[in-house]
Amino acid sequence: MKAAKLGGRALAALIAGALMLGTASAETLRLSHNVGDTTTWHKGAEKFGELLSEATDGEMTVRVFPNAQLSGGDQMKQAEMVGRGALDLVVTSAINVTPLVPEMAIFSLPYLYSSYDEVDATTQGAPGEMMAKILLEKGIVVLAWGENGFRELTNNVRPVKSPEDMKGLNMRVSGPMYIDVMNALGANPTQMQWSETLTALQQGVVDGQENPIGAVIIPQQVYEMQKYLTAWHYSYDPVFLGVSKAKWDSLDAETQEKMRKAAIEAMAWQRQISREATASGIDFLREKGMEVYEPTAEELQAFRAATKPAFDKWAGKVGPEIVKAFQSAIVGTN
Ligand code: X2X
Repeated sequence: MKAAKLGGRALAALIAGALMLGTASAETLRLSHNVGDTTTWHKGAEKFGELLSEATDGEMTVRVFPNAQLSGGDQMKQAEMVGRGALDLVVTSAINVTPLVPEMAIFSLPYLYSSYDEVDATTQGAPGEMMAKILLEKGIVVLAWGENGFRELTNNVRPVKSPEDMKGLNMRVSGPMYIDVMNALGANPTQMQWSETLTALQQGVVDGQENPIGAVIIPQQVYEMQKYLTAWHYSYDPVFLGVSKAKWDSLDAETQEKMRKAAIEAMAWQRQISREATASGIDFLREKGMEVYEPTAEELQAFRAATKPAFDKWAGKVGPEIVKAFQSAIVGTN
């Protein structure tokens, strides 16, 4: 009897010990992104965490930090931090990585794409892999491509229907390529962190900004601060889910496989919810009181022609080999 009791205790202790060991070996990875916690970026990141935790029986969990908190509010610094292993994971958009990898500007060249099919032929095909190889050289393993989306223009001054309407507008932009695009249009661009932009719009420090409808404009309630939207589809911006190479290399092949699978599924879902929110978004924004203008094919052509100098300048920085790879994947869809 006594022996059996002791045995029971010993067993309980063993189990408790095993549980503690289990807890000790469980790992929480930190994931940084640079928009708010209502966005599809955040939802995609959370989904990744859920799937990874499920796949590893709770051995690996993910804590998501929005608004570039982990990089002191600097959205462009995140990629560099992941590259040197100071951050485990990131969801960020291509344009934010251009200070580290100028070639990443390829995706956002003005009017490179005119449909989601064209986008998918690059992000989900060989051109995406080509870019992932370049990021790997900087210490970032791209696990999957998601979507910020086609960036649309908002402002508080007037409806914009032509390049002339852009003249003199004070525009907040996120990165250097967009400065050149706005200058080509005769606007006055200022580079600013996204985390500071909503206040700047509210206070009238800038007249306008540009961002995708489903992923950012609606969830971040930009419609509360802006009157006019022009759906000019001038620049596409993908996001990707990346892990630091240092972290990746420390994982066994089986865990790597689980992580990649979780990322691919989470980003496919993130693309889908971003596109759905964009599709229903124009009606929603009109209901919220925005005046939405959808340019005609000729009007889009005028914006394309006016932004061509910025296209050419940045195509030069990206390099002909990459531009060609993207353009032939795009032509292949038509
Ligand atoms: O800052 C922006 O405009 C945003 C949220 O789209 C990016 O991160 C590029």
